[in-house]
Amino acid sequence: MEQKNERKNTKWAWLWQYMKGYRGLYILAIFGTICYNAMQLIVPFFSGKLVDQFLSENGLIAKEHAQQFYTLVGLMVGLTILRVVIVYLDCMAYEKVSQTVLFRIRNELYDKIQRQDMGFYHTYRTGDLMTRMTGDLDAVRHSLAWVVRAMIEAVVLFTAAAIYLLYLNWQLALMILAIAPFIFFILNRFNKTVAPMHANLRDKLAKMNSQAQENIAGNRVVKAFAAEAYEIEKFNQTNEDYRESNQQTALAWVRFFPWVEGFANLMSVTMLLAGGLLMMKGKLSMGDYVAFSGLIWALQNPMRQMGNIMNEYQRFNASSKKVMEIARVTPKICDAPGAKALASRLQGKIEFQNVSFQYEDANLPVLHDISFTIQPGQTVAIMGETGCGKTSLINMIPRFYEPTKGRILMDGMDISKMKLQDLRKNIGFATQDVLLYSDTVEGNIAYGCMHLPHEKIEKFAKYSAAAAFISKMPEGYETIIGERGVGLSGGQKQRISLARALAIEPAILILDDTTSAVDLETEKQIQNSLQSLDFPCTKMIIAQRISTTKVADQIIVLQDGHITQMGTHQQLMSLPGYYQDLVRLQMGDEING
Ligand code: DGT
Ligand code: MG
Repeated sequence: MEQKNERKNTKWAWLWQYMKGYRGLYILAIFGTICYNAMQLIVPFFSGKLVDQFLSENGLIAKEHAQQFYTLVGLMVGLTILRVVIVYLDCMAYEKVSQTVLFRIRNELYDKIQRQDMGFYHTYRTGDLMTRMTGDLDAVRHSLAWVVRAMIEAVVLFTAAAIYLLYLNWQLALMILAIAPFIFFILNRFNKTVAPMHANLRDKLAKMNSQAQENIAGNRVVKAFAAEAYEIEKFNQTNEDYRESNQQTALAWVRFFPWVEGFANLMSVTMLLAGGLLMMKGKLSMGDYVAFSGLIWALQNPMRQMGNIMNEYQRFNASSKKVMEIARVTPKICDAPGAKALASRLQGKIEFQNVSFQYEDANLPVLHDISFTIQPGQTVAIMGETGCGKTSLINMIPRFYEPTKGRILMDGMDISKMKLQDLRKNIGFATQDVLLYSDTVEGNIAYGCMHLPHEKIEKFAKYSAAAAFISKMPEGYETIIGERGVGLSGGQKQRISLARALAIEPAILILDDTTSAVDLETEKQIQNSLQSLDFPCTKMIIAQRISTTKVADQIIVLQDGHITQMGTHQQLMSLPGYYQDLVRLQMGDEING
């Protein structure tokens, strides 16, 4: 129970921290809500007074009271106007605070998501993250702007009316209020029923968004397999499922509503009956009776309203959990305490010392006891069958993943002790799955180095053998290449991604199968330019073609996560094993094909 309370508190405490600078305004807004709701009782209060004090037996106002009567009416009008002004300012204040909080949390979430490790992206689907950034956050904002206000409104109105009625006539007030606990009981049951429904609804929405997002992003696969009808049907089902849950949640209130309404009306009946009896006995004045009948709604409406408030509150509950989860995750891979900033560019020496690696969600290691050294400026080729662990190995160099055993040194320094930003700024990386942004060719190449002059962009495009096809594009370097590089061939995308990696003039260049989709002639061109770069650079190249590995200073053969061969082309050629077999196979291909 204690733990439950603690969790409840942390949710509001968490929101409170984003209100910095606006907390005073929020408290003022809450105070405003209390005020204008208490003021709702003004009209019935004055009506009671009018009846009792000024109306004579025959229902007319005595002349000597005329002045007082006008003052009272004037006061009523004045206070009503004041109330409207307070409501207006109050709404503005809630909006201001809640929008600011929304803005701040959204920025922080985006920041958090950007800085997460690779593992994080395996855990959360894009559609789910998008739901957290949009729908869930809006539910949080809505709770600050509306749910809190409505809840205070209901509580204040109910309490103020109860106190005032007790003051007017405690017997009658108690008889009416005796019905309230039944309504509270029903409301509590409703709250408990609807809580899991909202959690479920929220998950279904995230599922639907994820499905839509994945399908739109993967539309080419859908088209290739003519799977549109299948996908539409699948989405229809998810959508139907969501609609069903939504409907059930909305209808939950319908089951409870008649009871709440019934008891609320019982309050009116009690008032009529008991009030009449008390009046007959002379224990209730006509004015008080008018005040009671004018105020009974102030007891009933808050309770009717509670269903809506609870629904919204539970929506907030489900959503805030999801938002807080992201706001609170911290990347596992980050700067070690006391991480050293690099004084200068790295030389580019890379050492793997008995490195083993296993994915967190996997049962077996993918890399075993990997050790090798690469001298600055060397070119190293990594080869091996598909799935042998090449990508996993190079992913550890920019610390996308950390070794489970052993360590990696760069220029003799353990990379886990370097500042992450410094380390990554020294590495040019062209990943196996090329992702280009919806931007110009130039913008894509200059991604890691935003203010690169145009001549340099052209130079790197030449290095990566991309200049020729870029100049043939309708607007050259200004051509927008669509989302995910639609409109470019696989080899063209690879070459732009290579230019992007080169553009930061990295000390270490890592290419993961970057020339797999380009023709042999172009590959040769790229190799030549990589050998004559005008900045010092250590190159690690994953490649399957002998034409690439032939010129490497060192070839590392990976098999099943182990290094089985290491040496130059000449050395490995003379040894029986994977490399020799591969050379034979490829030479054979060349001769035969
Ligand atoms: P490739 O690109 O097809 O030539 O293959 P490699 O050599 O780049 O293989 P790699 O490193 O992507 O995968 C090695 C093994 O690790 C393979 O069995 C698949 C598995 N693996 C890859 N990525 C992940 C991951 O994110 N999580 C888990 N659990 N396993 C992964
Ligand atoms: Mg790979």
